[in-house]
Amino acid sequence: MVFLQVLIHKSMSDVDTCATSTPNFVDLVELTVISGNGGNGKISFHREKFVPKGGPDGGDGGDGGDIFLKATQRISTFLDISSKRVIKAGHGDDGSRRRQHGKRGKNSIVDVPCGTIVSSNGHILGDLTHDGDTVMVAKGGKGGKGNPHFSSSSNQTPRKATSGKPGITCQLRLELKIIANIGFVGYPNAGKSTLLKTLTQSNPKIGNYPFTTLHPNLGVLKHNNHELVIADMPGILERASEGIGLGNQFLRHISRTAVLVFVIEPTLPDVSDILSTLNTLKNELNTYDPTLLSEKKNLVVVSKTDVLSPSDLSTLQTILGDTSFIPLSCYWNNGIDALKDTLIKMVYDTNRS
Ligand SMILES: Nc1nc2c(ncn2[C@@H]2O[C@H](COP(=O)(O)OP(=O)(O)OP(=O)(O)O)[C@@H](O)[C@H]2O)c(=O)[nH]1
Ligand SMILES: [Mg+2]
Repeated sequence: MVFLQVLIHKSMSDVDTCATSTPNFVDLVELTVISGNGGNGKISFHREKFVPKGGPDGGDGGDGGDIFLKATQRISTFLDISSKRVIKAGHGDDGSRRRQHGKRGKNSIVDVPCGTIVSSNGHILGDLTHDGDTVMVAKGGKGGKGNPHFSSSSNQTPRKATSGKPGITCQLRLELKIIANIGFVGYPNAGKSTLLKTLTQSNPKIGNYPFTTLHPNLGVLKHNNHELVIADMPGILERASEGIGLGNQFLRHISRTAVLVFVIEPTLPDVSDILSTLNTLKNELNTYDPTLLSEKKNLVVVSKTDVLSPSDLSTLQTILGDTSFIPLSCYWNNGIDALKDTLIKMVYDTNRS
């Protein structure tokens, strides 16, 4: 196992340099956004046969386009945006003769996943949690004024117009913190993704080897007229906080869940090792963020109990003592309904308190 950990650590060292990306999942990006310049106001005078001194008729410049970020459920990562480092909006057109105002610059609307926190220079500009939540991140420059604005009783032929204001350039940091009610945490290969698949309609990859899951999977549990979003996290190893395995880079995604479920595979022949697994997982969470455990409800699920004998099961009861846990088997469908009931109760009780 130690050898395996070293191998994994080594192969993941590339990932560490861009610590929150895998080929299909990006949860942190930096972007430059540049809103459009305003168009210039026009100086012009009405010219028409038999209409002498027609007066000023320069149009106003159009405003520059704005840039918005909009949350959508259609995507769950910044993968698409990560290839675009700069996002621009259109410039406003200049005003023209006969009071024709310039056209407004085209707005840019960038789709981001629900759960995106947008900040610039350390200031949070928006936390886009629900589908459709929108924030303007760069306003376009105002269009300039045409010369009719400067006409007065003492000056009927103003030769003055104003230029459009430039757009603004802003550096943004987008950080994704998945919105889910429940987070699954456990060692690699513990059966987390199998459990997600059993509880929800989702179809995560499952494999009999560690680190099958390389980024969080989401699923929706529908039970007794309730719906809960569950996030299945990549496996965590001892010393994840030091970068072992995938490290603790994905733990940000359980920061907004109400309930944490520790999915633990029983060890044979000595099932009592389960306690040290639980302590290791809790230690890793605490090292990452001590509030994760203190502020969230948690539950222990012992997976794969189909491999246990009745006497192993009673040993488990004894060693886990007061710790609230549910023994289950996805293969035999044991304990699944009890788990669904418990999760609904835990989440809705949390929402009420
Ligand atoms: N016997 C038994 N095996 C199970 C059960 N649930 C899952 N497994 C097996 O355990 C292995 C790992 O399952 P996964 O669901 O991929 O485990 P995981 O925790 O998501 O693994 P990572 O994504 O690598 O962290 C697979 O071979 C599953 O078929 C179960 O209830 N009983
Ligand atoms: Mg998995």
